[in-house]
Amino acid sequence: MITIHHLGVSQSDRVVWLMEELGLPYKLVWHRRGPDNLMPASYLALHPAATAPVIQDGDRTIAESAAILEYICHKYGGGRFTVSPDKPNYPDYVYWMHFNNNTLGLFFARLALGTQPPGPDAERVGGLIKRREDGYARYMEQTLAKQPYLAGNELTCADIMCVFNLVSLPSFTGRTDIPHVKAYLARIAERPAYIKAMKIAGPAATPPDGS
Ligand SMILES: N[C@@H](CCC(=O)N[C@@H](CS)C(=O)NCC(=O)O)C(=O)O
Repeated sequence: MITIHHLGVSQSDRVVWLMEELGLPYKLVWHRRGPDNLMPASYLALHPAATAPVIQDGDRTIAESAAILEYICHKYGGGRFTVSPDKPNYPDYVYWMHFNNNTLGLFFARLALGTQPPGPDAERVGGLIKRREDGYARYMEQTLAKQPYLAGNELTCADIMCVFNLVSLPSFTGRTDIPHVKAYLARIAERPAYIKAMKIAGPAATPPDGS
């Protein structure tokens, strides 16, 4: 059985959501963040990359959300929630599977910008961040204006990858120019597997023992 190492308030809730969508059994091990809000020693010890999520499958320890989702779907889900290269919606699937790179880039750019003194350099970087963020929002809005999910008519791992970013980044959630993205998030929030996964491991969840 797959063990999901869940870091509180982190991207590892994606794996719980996928397992609930697939209806597969799993063991959840909770790791609470430390007082510094960073991952605890128990999580750092799991994998050299020291990022959440991490899963264990037998003697393999696997990191990276996108890799984990595809691994589980192909190995245990008969390819469900993935799109193969021969399908017309494969370009959408593969783009949105990798979209996380963009949001992570923006997150770290904003952190770096916060350390810059005001001045022309900070303004230039701020402008660059805004231009890129606007572009990503525009493309997602256009995509969801023509189809209910990011890769077409059905939920895929691409949605499971992107939703975490959308609900956790204030620069996205605060926008008023993405009505189709907001309608999409409302649709996702009604999925029974999503509701269950967020209760178990979402940002507001606490470990079962309440510790
Ligand atoms: N690209 C990685 C990013 C993982 C990542 O940055 N995870 C954050 C949690 S959301 C993390 O490990 N942070 C370290 C920490 O919080 O101490 C993935 O999708 O798995």
